[in-house]
Amino acid sequence: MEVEESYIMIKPDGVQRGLVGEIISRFEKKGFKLKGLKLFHCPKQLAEEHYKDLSSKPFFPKLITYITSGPVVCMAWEGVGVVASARKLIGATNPLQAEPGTIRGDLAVQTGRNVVHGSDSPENGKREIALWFKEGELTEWTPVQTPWLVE
Ligand code: DAT
Ligand code: MG
Repeated sequence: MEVEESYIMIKPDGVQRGLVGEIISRFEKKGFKLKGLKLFHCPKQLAEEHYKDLSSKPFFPKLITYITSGPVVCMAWEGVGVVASARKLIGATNPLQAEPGTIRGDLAVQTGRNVVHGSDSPENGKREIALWFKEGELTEWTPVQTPWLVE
């Protein structure tokens, strides 16, 4: 498997409910590498661009209102297979169908308040990180734990 990047975002409900540390720690403990992190109140235009594939859905206006309703935590995570693995850690879109042990399965009850976003493909991981982070906001570094995580 390839080293990939995933854009993970704690949505406004996750921030307002005090779940930031809990959610970040799940990706940290798994062993992925954090490359970018910021608290950010996103403008409508950015939310619309991020979710442009869903623009024809009836729930789109509500989705944009929700995502722009308060600050979000933007993160760039790197690792081998991080995109699919992060989606598993996050769980199904509808939190009532998400398995216990997943973020949505443990921490949320409604699709419209599902606390976290994760990129659905390596291509979208790159696209979304480029969309949400400016030049200079990402950091290249080598965690000391790397040799204890990968052979
Ligand atoms: P995911 O966030 O699991 O990748 P998605 O990309 O299909 O799911 O949709 C993006 C977000 O849009 C999702 O997290 C919540 C919202 N959404 C999706 N389907 C919805 C629906 N049927 N009703 C209300 N909101 C929905
Ligand atoms: Mg999606």
